[in-house]
Amino acid sequence: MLPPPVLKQSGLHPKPAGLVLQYGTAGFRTNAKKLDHIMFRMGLLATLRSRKTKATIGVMVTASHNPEEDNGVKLIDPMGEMVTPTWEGYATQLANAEQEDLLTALKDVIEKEAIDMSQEADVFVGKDTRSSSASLSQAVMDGVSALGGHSKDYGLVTTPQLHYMVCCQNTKGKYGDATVEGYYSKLYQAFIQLTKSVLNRTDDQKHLSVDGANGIGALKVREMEAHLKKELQISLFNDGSKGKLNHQCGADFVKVQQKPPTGVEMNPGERCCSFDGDADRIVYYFIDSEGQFHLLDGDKIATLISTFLKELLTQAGVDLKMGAVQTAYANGSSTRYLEDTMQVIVRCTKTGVKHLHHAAQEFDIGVYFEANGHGTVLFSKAAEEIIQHLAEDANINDERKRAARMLQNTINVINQTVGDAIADMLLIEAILAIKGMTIQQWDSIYSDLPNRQLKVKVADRRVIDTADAERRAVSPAGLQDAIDSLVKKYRKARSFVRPSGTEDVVRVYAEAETQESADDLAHKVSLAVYRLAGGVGGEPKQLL
Ligand code: 16G
Ligand code: MG
Repeated sequence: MLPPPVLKQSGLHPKPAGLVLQYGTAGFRTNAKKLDHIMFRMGLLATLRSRKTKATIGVMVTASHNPEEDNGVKLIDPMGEMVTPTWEGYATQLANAEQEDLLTALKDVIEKEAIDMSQEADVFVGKDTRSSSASLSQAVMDGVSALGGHSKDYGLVTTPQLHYMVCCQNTKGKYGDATVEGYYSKLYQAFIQLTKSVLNRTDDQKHLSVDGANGIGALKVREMEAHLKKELQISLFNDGSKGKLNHQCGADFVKVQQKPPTGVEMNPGERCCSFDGDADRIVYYFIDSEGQFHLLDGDKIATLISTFLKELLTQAGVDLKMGAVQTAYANGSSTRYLEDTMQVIVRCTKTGVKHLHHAAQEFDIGVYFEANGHGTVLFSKAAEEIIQHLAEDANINDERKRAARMLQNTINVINQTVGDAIADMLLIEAILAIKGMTIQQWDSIYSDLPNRQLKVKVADRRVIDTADAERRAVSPAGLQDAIDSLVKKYRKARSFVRPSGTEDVVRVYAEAETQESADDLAHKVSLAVYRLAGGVGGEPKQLL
């Protein structure tokens, strides 16, 4: 049943005996030297997934914000979404089968899923700028061809670009052209349409500094820049010409360290943003006239976009159900603002894009963002149709028509398949231009509660089990009670703990009315985790 090349080819991509890796929150991710067999096998699996779904599947070679020496792989399902959980399980099984058991593991998937092996199979492959990515993406393609599938190599693309290509291909062009040029033209046309009616913007207002994290996002911003017709004037920093990928720069560094990246020239009040290593996350920030750093993270982005959309819906006179989806990491102030001031329905899900994406699909318009800057907006098919009819309706007044057209262009500028730093950047820039808003004004929509994130090392992080979208720890016994009684001691306080899905640590989050309280609470909760959940190494120390 299996074509003969599989065995021979897999011998060229041997698995180191005993190595065990898990398909984590967003695919496999580890030191690049351990990944050749994983890539080959993910090529095999993507081919099976393509036969099963009778559609094109994507495989992206990247380790996102991890250091340059790591790499990883993510599988993309037909509509451009993350691969479905059952297949994540198959991915782990295939990845960990010892060399001599690989064929049995493959046959197992084929039987369980009743895959017709005579079906055509197509796989789109993309890679980031890591030095290991070229040979690893070749290993993916070897896997595809070993099972008789066809691969198309998109070469260097951002993760969201590959998601977009897969969606375009499987919707037969309805979502756009499955080319990098098609992606740019869809986005920039929508951006130009959105901003064209904004008159008298100064060069300062059109200017944006972008930290490309020395990665693929920088390359792609360069390619796109010319199309923006000076409506957006970008100064690109950390473009990969000298610095190291994600090293002291990029969205993850800025968010976690709460400080500016190195390599970016910043003047007071100027808008800056950072992408991560595969350009599926973005955060904004600026320095004020006192030299103080202000971060505008995924929560602030979600609020800006939700406000804009809600206003347009009102102006257009359409009644669509809009909701915002966050995780437990969302700053309490953002949740309060969305629910109380904006009267938007807010849902909280577990960490990880696939959970947010899924929850956002429940609304006509679902705005989802993780605090770390990964997010997008989903429009239901019905919502898109209503908006389109309205935009074409000859019997409505100009204000309603203008709002409907803006909604249409918003739909086109956003990448609905997954969070996309470039698409999100264009939408944010368009909103700020349309509203005539400075980054300071955007920042002052609400004030973040001071917060702190810490990590605790424990012998086995699986002893921590959570419920209620990770907001409560149900095991080990006594931990949640300990957290509850600590939280009571501070004003406006909240804290939760969860095992990381990407690192061997337990993560602790705390927020409170003052930074001292947030730091103190985070420290005390870390101690509770250390004592009740099997901490290893020294006791967590008080922050200085
Ligand atoms: C992955 C997730 C991200 C999540 C992070 C949490 C995707 C594409 N990425 O990077 O959404 O915030 O993991 O990491 O799903 P943690 O479990 O180590 O805290
Ligand atoms: Mg990323």
